[in-house]
Amino acid sequence: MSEPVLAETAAPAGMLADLRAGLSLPQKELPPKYFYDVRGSELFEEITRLPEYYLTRTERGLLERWMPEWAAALRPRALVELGAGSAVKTRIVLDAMAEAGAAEVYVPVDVSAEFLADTAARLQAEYPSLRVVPAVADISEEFELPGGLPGPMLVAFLGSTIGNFAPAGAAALLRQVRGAMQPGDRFLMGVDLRKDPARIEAAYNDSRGVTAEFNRNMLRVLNREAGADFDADAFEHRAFYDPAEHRIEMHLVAPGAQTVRVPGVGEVRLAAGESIRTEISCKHDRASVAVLFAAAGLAVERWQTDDEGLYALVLGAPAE
Ligand code: SAH
Ligand code: AVI
Repeated sequence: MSEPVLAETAAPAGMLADLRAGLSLPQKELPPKYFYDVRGSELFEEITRLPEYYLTRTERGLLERWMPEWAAALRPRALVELGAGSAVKTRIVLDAMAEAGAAEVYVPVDVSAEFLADTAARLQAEYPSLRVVPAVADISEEFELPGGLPGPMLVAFLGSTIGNFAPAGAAALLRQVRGAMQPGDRFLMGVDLRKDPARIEAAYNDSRGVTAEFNRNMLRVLNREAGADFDADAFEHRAFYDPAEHRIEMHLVAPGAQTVRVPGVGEVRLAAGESIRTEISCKHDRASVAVLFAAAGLAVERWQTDDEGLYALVLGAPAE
């Protein structure tokens, strides 16, 4: 039998660069955007319905409570949503905009192209008079918000996805958003708040193991798209709260010493028990959001939390 031929580098240049950089760090790490192929996006949807994952249902309650009032005051004609995913909660925003008599254009932005196309098609069918213009973009890099939208524009970033960015990356992202905003535009953000670490840890270690599957899905994406040979099933899920950094860290732990082949990167050695960090999920409070906004030229205009203080819905305006 002849030697197996290693797969040619199938990975896009950006993925290869991320693999090269991330897997050569002392603490190996990979960007969370690689969770979200169609399967990963579906697993995330399943996470949002888990009893332990309080974030989505709490944000939904806040949107239902506050969007009618906020949309009536702002009357946004265009909604741009970063990391839109399935846009389930977006319907609350769009309904409030329609009620205020102003919904004209919806631009869902996401890195997960196939899932985004499905989302856009569903929304277009549900809102026939709305112009739905999906945009595939990686918001962790420089990206263009579509120009020429009718104002005022509301830019939404829901789900506490801001938490998946370290402070410098989060500020860079918000600066880009601010750069695309006119004085009457607003930025709507959902953010998970600092609280009892046990409550947060439970949300990332669900009893049904959906989060573990979501975590391992990244290795399946990399096997398929970069021709890597991670034994995805063998990696263990670990998620813990770091109180000093106010963040969850999610890791995949190699159970035994192993060598993974990644075309274009080479052989990657993992010691027994060594981990790859796949995600951070930063938790905020009002002060940390104000700092983040200020660094991007935004000011907190409205701040509302649920009764338990688990989660906040924030409206940001361009700072003077
Ligand atoms: N907004 C939805 C989905 C949150 S899940 C909600 O609140 O439930 C995070 C979403 O962000 C996913 O749809 C994922 O594909 C997208 N995403 C993650 N990293 C991204 C990146 N770098 N650029 C663009 N979209 C990204
Ligand atoms: C999308 N993002 C805000 C989720 C979070 O909570 O950080 C992703 C996630 N990771 C594990 N569970 C959910």
